[in-house]
Amino acid sequence: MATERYNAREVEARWQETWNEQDVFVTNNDDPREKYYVLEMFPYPSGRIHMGHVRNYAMGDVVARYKRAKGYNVLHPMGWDAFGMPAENAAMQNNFHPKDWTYENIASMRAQLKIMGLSLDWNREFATCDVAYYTQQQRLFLKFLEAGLVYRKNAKVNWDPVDMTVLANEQVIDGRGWRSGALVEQRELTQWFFKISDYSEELLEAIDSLDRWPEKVRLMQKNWIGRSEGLRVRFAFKSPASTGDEVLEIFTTRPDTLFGASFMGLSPDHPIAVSLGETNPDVKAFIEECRRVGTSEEAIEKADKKGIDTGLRVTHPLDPSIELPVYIANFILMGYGTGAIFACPAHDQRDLDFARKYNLPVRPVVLPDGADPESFEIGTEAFTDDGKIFNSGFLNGMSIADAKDAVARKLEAVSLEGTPQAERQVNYRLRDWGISRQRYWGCPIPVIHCDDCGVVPEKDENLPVELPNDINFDKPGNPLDRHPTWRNTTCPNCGKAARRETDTMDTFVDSSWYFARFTAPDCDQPTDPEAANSWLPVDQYIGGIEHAILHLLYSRFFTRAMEKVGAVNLKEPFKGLFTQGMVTHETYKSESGEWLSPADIQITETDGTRTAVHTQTGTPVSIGSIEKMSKSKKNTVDPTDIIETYGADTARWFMLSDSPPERDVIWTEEGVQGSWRFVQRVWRLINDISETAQRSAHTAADAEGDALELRRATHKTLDAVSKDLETLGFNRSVARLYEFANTIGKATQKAGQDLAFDAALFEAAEYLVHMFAPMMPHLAEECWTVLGKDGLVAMSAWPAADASLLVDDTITLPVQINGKRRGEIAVPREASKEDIETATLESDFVQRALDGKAPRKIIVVPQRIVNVVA
Ligand code: ANZ
Ligand code: ZN
Repeated sequence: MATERYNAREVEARWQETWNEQDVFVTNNDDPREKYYVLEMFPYPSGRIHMGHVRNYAMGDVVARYKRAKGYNVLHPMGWDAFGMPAENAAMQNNFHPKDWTYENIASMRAQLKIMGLSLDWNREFATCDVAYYTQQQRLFLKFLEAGLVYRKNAKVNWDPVDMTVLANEQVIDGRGWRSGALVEQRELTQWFFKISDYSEELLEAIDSLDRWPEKVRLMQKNWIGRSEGLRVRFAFKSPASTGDEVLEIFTTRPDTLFGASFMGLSPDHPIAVSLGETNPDVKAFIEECRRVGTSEEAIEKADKKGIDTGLRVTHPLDPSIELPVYIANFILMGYGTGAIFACPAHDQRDLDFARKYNLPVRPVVLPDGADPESFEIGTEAFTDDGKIFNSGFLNGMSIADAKDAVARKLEAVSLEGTPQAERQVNYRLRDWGISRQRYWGCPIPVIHCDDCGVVPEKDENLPVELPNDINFDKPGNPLDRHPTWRNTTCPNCGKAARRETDTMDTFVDSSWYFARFTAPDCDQPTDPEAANSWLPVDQYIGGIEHAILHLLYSRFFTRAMEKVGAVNLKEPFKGLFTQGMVTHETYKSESGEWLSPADIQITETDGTRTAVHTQTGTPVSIGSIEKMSKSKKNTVDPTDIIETYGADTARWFMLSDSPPERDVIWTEEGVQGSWRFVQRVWRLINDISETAQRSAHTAADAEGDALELRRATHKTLDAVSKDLETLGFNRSVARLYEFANTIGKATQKAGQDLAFDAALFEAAEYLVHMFAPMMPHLAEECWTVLGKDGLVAMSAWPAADASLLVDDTITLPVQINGKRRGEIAVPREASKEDIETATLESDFVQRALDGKAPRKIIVVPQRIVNVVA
């Protein structure tokens, strides 16, 4: 009987329904089995899933299904990171309500995820814009506020003077507002902050305990926290500044280079600079120019180095005969150290760029090993490597480390205006987390402004502070600000008329605790500590490298903050982290240089060269480089199209097959077709076996000869695939399963002749199905049925490999040298002639007999004896 072609569309829908009806993936918190929590970073509801999602969720699903089969109580939830700007942009551009836009997108993306056949507990689904979710987030905020983890301070925002609105950093493009094109200004606003800096040292130290995180991510987090040990040094002004200051305090990590100081630098926001600006129009103009660059560190880093001389002078702390000018410089940030520096151009690139521009001295004080102190000069590149101190008085000849210490000790002992001239200090780059956003589509910050009482937290019983629905976007700015009534409320403290805070929270807040909420999504408190503590930490978290810093760091901070307020009892939220590579695709361009979608072109291959034409017009198309799939380059492939054509299993299998999961994968049509052919082949194979092999009372355990060999292959594959899946080596397990399917393919030719062999064949078929089930779950269920098995693969236990079948049989062969028996060697039964020869030559007694000379001849009589002619 010829097997019908496997019809993925029909089969997949049917099994999804069955899983759903039987609540197969619904997780019970009271289940006594050992827990396993696997989570993929939840998606932003943009409207459509993309291939990156498919890869991410396919990986997570394999882990979930595998762990379930291994007997764990698996939690595998899904939700939506649903607040944020795109919804507001859609509202402004297309007159949608952000809420409608978001929930419609969620509905279509949910449907797309469902056809992937993911083993998710949909009962736990939520969106961060659900009132129920953000109510609890407001409750957490109030608890953090009470615990001293939240405060207000002035901070700069990007202000669009034409649209009269605050812009997010990503809305500032080359210093201009994204919609108005107006030059962006910096404005000070009072904003809300989380005290993440209280945890700098702890967050840094604990990175070493995250041994199941990629090294790359750990390093990125360390750099972000940016611990540096340095010195605060006080320089005396020649004559006091307009602020009355007699000393200028700076922070340096390189006190060893103090003799190379050539000027001092002040941040444009330094109080001395600001004060000077009040009387000096040039200074004022310069400060204003600096403020237009934007608030992001990146923008400041990229800008040309610029400055202005203040006319102020300071005295060098180690040599009073040296006088240094004080500049205001655009590359110095007010939020770091003291907002002032001493500059050593020879050994710092920014200082060097600045010095070259303003003709300031460049005096090297660190000499590279082997360089000549007389002739060593600095060109356009600062020397930042190790060396010996020179040109530096009492520091000459010291190492950098010793000189740092010597300067610190000397200046600590000197008093200037009654305080030591220097003080050792540890600094962190990590700033407090500003969470205020002047936007509508976010979680309202639950506080009230009262003229008499000041800032008052909303009362717990008054939560939620719900977003109003009747808003409009016809004017720029925050609709909450101009809503006619929403702001009006009464003070929870004195009962007088008062105003609500109109800032909403940064959406990173929403994603900093959702993993905890999934453990008890309906709880009337932010967490059910019992559920959270039993499920957390997440055993395996999977997501993109783009979240390596902020999202993970904020979540780590949040977990500590939640611990402080009793919501959880742990510090680190993610035990295992995996960052998957990107999905890439070839790019195509038309003759006129426009990007073309893969769907609109046709490729032909002749003699190994591929040429492409535009399908509609037949005009030639140039094939470009392989790039990350992106809308801008039009090199995307829609997952739903692929699933409709080939089925979800094929898409999942291909996504997991081609590259190691941490690397980029190249999406190709041929690759997908290869996966599809494999699906069909497996289907035929399983049908073949069920039709030709005979069921009998024989157990596979009676196997001998060929049957035993087949069993060995089965159990070895099982052992290897299990190990691969434990370590997320999806591509390796896929490769092994291709090979194993070949082995079974050959074995089917002997089906129906020997009952013991047939039993081994059934075992092989069953185990094959078990092994690919995490990756191709629908095909697995269908094959399961064909093999006459009860129940669902999705609910059955992972088979255990029989250890006795994992070791190869070995045989011993006697070895004769020049006709005399000298010893014996042990080799695998199926060892080749070459392997036996190698083993012979490697054995001690043969080497001794040959004494370094090559043998004249080796004669192997298979299974019998080895003769060496010396
Ligand atoms: C003198 C010096 C000489 C420096 C030298 C570097 C090299 P990290 O390592 O990131 O902590 N700095 C201090 N405060 C600054 C601010 N507010 N804005 C911009 N730069 C600032 O960096 C510390 C170094 O960055 C400090 O050490 C200071 O320059 C500069 F050969 O002092 B250094
Ligand atoms: Zn009041």
